[in-house]
Amino acid sequence: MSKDRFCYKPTVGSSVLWMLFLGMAAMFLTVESLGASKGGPAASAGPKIPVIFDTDICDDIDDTWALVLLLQSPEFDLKLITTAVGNTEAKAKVVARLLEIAGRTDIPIGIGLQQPRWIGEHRQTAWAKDYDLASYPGTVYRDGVQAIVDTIMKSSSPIKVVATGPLPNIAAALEREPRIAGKAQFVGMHGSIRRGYGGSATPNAEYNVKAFVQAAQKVFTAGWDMTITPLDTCGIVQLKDQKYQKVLASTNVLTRALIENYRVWYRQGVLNEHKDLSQPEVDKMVAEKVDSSSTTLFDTVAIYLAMSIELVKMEKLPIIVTDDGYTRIDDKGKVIYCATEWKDLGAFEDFLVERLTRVKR
Ligand SMILES: [Ca+2]
Repeated sequence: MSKDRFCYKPTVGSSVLWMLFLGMAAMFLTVESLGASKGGPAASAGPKIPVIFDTDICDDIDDTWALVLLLQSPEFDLKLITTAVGNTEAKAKVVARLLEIAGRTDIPIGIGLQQPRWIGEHRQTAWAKDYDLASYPGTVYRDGVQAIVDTIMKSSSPIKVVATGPLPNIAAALEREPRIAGKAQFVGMHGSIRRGYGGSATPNAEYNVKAFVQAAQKVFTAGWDMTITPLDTCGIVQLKDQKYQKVLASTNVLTRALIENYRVWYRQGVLNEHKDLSQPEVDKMVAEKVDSSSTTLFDTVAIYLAMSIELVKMEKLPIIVTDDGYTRIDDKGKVIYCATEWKDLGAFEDFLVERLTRVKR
C-alpha cells in the first residue's frame, strides 16, 4: 500500500469538496436510519429469512403476540406454522383464523403431536371453536411433525426453527429425521440462566423446558446452532401505559384480532379461577386488565432474535438441561447463544409497538 495515502494534504478547494461529501454522507445515513425501525434490521437487509414457527398458542397469550409480530415483520418468509401441546387441532383453528384475517393463507399449518392429558385446558380455543379447518384456503398438514421434516429437508437454504413452547414436535422431528439438525438453526424461548420469572435473582425450571424435559434434552443436544432467550431477557417484557395504549388503539385488523384473543383468553382465566363471580364482575376484571397492560410477552423475544440481536447482550454458554427442568451452565453442555441481558429494553418495547401498530400493507 502506498504511504502517500496517509500524507494527503488537502488544498482549500479540495477541503470544500471534502466537506460537501461528508455533508451528503451524513444526510444519506440519516435517511437510512429513519427507514429502519429502531432495534430492527435495516429495511434493505437482503433476502428474507425462511422460518418455521412451532407454537403452543392458546396456553399463554404471548404466542399470539409473537405470531402477530412474525406476520408483521417483512424480514421473514414464514414456511410453516405447527401447533404444539395438547389439543393441537383446536389450536390450529386459532392459527388458521388468524392467518385468514392477516390475508396470509399461503402459509401452511401443521397439526402437532397431541397429548391427551392436556386436552381441554386451553383458554383461547373458544375464539375459533366454530371455525372449520377444512375451509382453510391454504394447506393443513395432519402430521405436523412430518411437515417440519419435509419443509427443512426440501429447503434450498437453511431454515430457522423458531419455537415458543415445549418441544415435543421438534424432538419428534429430530427423532424421525436427525439430518434436519444439519439444515436448520434453532431459535427458542427456553430456559433460565441466571434470573428467573419476573427478573428474580435465582433461576427457575422454566415451563417450556420443564413441561417436556426429555424433548428439551433432545433439542438441546442436537447438532444445530441454537439461540435462546431465557427468562433472563424474555421474562421482563411487558407493555403498559402509553406503549400499550398505542397497541390497544391500533386499527390494524390483525392487532385488533390479537386484542380480541387476549380478552377471550383472560376472561377464561378469570372464569376458571373465580367460579362464583357474576357476569358484570367478570366483565370488570377483564376490562381492568386488558384495557391497561399486556401480560409478560416472553415469546416475542424469540421472534426478535430470529432477525436481530442488536438490543440484547449475547453470551456463548455451555448449557445442559437437567432432569428436573433447569438449564444450567455446565462444561459438559452444548454451547448455545444466550440472550442474557438487555442492552435497551425500552427500544425493544418501542420496536414491538411499531411492528404491532403498523398499517397492513
Ligand atoms: Ca409459548
